[in-house]
Amino acid sequence: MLHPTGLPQHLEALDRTLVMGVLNVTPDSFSDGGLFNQTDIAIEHGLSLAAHGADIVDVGGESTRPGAERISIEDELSRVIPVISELAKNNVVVSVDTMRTEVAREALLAGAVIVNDISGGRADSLMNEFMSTNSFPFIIMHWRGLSNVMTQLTDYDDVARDVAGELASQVADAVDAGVERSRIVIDPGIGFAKTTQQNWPILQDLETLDALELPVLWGVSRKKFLGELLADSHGEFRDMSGREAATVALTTYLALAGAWAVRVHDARASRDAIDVIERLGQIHD
Ligand code: PMM
Repeated sequence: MLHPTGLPQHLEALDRTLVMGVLNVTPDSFSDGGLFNQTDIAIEHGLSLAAHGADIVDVGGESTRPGAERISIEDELSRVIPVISELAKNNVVVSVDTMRTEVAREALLAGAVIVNDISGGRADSLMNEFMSTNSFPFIIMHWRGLSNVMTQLTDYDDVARDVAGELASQVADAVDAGVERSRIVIDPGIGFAKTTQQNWPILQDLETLDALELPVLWGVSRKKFLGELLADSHGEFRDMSGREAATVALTTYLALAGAWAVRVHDARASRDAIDVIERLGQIHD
């Protein structure tokens, strides 16, 4: 498995898929219903994710739910920075989920050690250049546009190939700006500028992304395409909390395929699956 340099050493040393726990510090997050919007509750949840096996806790302040409008930079900073500081003080490995250079900068100063930009350097024209001035891992997600327009940006000829091609050009732009390729992680952006059905061919054709020879992060956890798959006989989508087993099935599949990391809400469930895969992969005596 490929590991980006710039990770804390104990994570670089691991030969298994990493678990990134989701910590959305947003009142309107579509995944947790805004349950973790207060700083204290968010910190507690972040610590609990780490205690339950998350290798990394991904802290984000801006909702990316389809149709969501942007929030101010001040609001984003006030949501994420106190949470990141406290988690970092408690030795949690933190990534910051942001599209803004200013938030990334403050987050790294507060103790985050990975930048997860769902726009992969596209939303903020200064992000790639900023990432060239530090040595932290940079997660570049496939991105075609902001949440309020992304449902209209779903035209593809061959979705798996097109996503890989567009990601390759996002990576090339970051490298041109001075970011070392060795610390870039790619992410196909499941659910972003994709219809529910368009997510499946990307998951079925892992070789196309692997051809970019970069570590891959997958964010499939509890997403709508799983709710659709598990819909009841009236076509009613399965709700979030009922999508966990399907999420773990994908974690297992992706861990077997050598994914770098999975971004999930239930850290323990996915970590258990990964531990089983790791144990099965050990040579027996
Ligand atoms: N998905 C969401 C937010 N941030 N970051 C990365 N790298 N990949 C993703 O798939 C991703 C992300 C939205 O999902 P959530 O609201 O369940 O956190």
